[in-house]
Amino acid sequence: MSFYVTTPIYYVNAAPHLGHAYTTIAADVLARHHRQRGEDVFFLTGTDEHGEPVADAAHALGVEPQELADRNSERFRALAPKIGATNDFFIRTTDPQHMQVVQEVLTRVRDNGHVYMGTYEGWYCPKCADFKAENEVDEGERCPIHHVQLTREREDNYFFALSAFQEPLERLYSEHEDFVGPKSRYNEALSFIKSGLRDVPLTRHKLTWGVQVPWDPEHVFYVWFDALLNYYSALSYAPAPGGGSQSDGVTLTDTPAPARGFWPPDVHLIAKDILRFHTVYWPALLMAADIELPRRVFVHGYLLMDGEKMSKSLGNVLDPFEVIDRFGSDALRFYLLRDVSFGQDGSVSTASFEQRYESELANDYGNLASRSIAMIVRYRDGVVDGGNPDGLLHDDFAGLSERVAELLDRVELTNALDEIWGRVRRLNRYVEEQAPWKLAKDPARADDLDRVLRTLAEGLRVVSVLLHPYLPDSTERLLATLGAPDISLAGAVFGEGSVQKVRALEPLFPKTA
Ligand code: ME8
Repeated sequence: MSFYVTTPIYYVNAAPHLGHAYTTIAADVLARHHRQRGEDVFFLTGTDEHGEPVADAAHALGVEPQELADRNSERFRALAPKIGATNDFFIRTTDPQHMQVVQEVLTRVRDNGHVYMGTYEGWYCPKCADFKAENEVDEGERCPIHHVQLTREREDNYFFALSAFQEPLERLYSEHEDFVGPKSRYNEALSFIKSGLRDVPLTRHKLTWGVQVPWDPEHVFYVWFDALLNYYSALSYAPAPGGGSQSDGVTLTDTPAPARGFWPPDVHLIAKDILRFHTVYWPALLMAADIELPRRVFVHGYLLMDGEKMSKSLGNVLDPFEVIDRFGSDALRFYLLRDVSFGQDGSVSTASFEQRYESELANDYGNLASRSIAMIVRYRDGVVDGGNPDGLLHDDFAGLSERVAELLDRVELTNALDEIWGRVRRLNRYVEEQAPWKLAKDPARADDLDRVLRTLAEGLRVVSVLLHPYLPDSTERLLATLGAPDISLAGAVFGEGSVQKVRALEPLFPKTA
């Protein structure tokens, strides 16, 4: 089995912010979970470097677009390991191999008869790099997302005959109801399609910062078609996982096999700002190029601060680097996926972050781990008795890993985490109910104490394996302390564990105040 997951490629017109970290973290949770299942995983992220957003930002700073792209792409690349993301490749749309694939595929689209010359006249948002229909324009001719003044464009361009794909797209949506998730976004995309598709410019005449159109060098490709094709082009030159490593664009092994076999993507993760491009333009473009379609696009909501979408152009950003320096990347990963229901919009704030950190990471999980391990060390010298765990918890844990896998198959990242967290809380209640510190005072109850301690060790092991995609660093530390480093999903079965001897544990989530 293989599993291919992508994030959007981010614009390099400014530095990364928490919104970008959010999608990359979510994709990483899926990638890690599928690796736990023993699947071959390819996880792609990267940067979108052509087009107006980047050219305009470079112009404002008085530098060449390539220079700005180099500088900011590096910051996005550096963000990935900081947030614990295990992407297998980092694509840049200025990679020559990518540009070549864009030229090849879009030439094929033209050869297949889906491209014609026409004149575009209408509204355009340089921040979205998007052409806006009359009904999408806010009062004062402003962009509804960025609130900037739209420009009126009149340009002779090559067009992509999107309208010809109306019927094939409607068929795709009726045959594959899970092509877009969640359901509300599926409905939104479908109603956009049903409202009637207009052809879209495939090239830009006025811009030079882009991939040159091979059949008419006066034009560059419209940045969205260049950008979307990253998901396809990457596999033609990225080394397959385990087949070589990437360092500054240089491949370290001699002839690594490219990752071609991973097509089609299993999940494209995006936020709703770029829904139309991924759920309408992208499948139509692939159909026009005779390329197999992705299985699913999952659309998450916005992280909001003060009720507005966090965005570079609005300036209301929270710096993920600062949060991580203070609390660690696990805490950030957990907070974002727990506090904001994945798929919906949600407000984030320092106050709610600190609250989750204290009450859930430090108390529910960190403290459960510390006190359980401290008791095993104190009462039993670290040795865990080899019998079965307490039957009292049997029903609570039965089918848990299957349930988590099922939710993650539907990209319900918050619901899957809720399921696991319910068991963390159950284990805390178990400690209170059983009061092992009382059992320890009564030599006649030594067997009961052994049973409670081994149940806690086993429960901790199972929840930690399941939490691993969300909290990779801390669960690895805890599982090492338990002497049970196996993180495979098959091993996340309560009662089949192998904890025999534990070591002392430093607090997983130290109080920071
Ligand atoms: O749109 N909340 O790049 P971009 C949640 N280059 N997610 C957010 C967010 C927020 N406040 N802000 C950003 C582009 N994101 C194009 C994409 S893909 C072929 C080309 C995340 O830098 C979210 O994933 O504007 C959103 O879709 C993406 O960043 C937009 O990144």
